[in-house]
Amino acid sequence: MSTIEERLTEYYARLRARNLGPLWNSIGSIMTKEPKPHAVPYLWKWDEVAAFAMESGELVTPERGGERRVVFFSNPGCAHLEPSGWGSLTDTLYAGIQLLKPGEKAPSHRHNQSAIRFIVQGQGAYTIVEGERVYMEEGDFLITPAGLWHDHVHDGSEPMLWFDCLDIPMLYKLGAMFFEHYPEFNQPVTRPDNYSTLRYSAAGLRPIQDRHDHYAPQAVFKWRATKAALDNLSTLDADPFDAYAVEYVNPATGQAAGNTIGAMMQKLPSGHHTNAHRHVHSAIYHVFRGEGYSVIDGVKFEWKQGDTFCIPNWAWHEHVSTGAEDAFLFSTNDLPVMEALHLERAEAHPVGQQEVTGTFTA
Ligand code: 1HN
Repeated sequence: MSTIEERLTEYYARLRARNLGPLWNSIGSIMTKEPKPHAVPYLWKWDEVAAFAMESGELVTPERGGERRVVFFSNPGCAHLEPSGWGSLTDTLYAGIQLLKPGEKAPSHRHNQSAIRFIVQGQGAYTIVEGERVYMEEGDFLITPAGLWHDHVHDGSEPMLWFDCLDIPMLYKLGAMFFEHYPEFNQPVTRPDNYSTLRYSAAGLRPIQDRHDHYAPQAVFKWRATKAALDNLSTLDADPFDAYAVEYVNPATGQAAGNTIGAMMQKLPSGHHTNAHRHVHSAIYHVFRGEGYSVIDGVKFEWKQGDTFCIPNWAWHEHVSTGAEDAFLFSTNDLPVMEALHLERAEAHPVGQQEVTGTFTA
């Protein structure tokens, strides 16, 4: 007569062999009290990532097949989920640094993943999105919405580096990927230059043709306009958690410009220290200007221009600007998806700011 324990061991083996499983042993890890993402708080220094990106310029070209020359960020907490080698920076978002050298072209394709770009360094390159040529300059924010043809061309004289963020891990989980090559290497330019900027040149004014067509009408948000908006905003009261921040939105709808990917630029005046909060959505930060640190779940992450770091779901975080100049932090997030699924919530830290228990080192 075998004991229950012996029977269970043998029962589990038979279940496993038939590709079945017992819920009663895994309910605790499925139903965590709070979000427990795979991603861990992490920070990459610009000098190191930029050096790797530049080195890739000596080793590979953005040809058909490879498509894009990008060094991506691989969150150490997510790496085991990516056997094929695509990066997750948070559980839903991928990000990387793309290099395009003078005279180079990256081929035209389209996919179901949405992309946003933030231009870190250089000028003279343009991207073509569904027939619209968009020149890219430092501090510009661009979108490549799902399903639109896009390719890049560099007519300038210095290497260009930019930050890409795509919803790759999310689409992978959803099993919703499609990818297609354009029949030629580059697509033809079919619209006047600055098309979307000419159509949307003032806030609050929507061209009449867009009353019923809301699909991503603004391809680029120029740094000059973003900076002016933040300088105006920062003469007023600060948000307790984000200081002075603007979201990049679709001007026809007010929804996130990148559809599934939210993005914002925030200004932290020199010396500013925000309060801590946490929220369900995850975020990726790229330091555009300035220096300081963020405290994430009690750990100090020191940053300066060009650094990239992440805030996993439900992690406490606050930001401090310590440089002589104002800091400008660009960030992307999965807030639009959390909101669409009615999953978002947020909480202020009970005592305002966190106790610092350590400093991050890579
Ligand atoms: C892509 O199309 C771009 O268009 C960048 O620049 C990164 C990563 C994975 C798949 C497609 C781009 C990408 C990508």
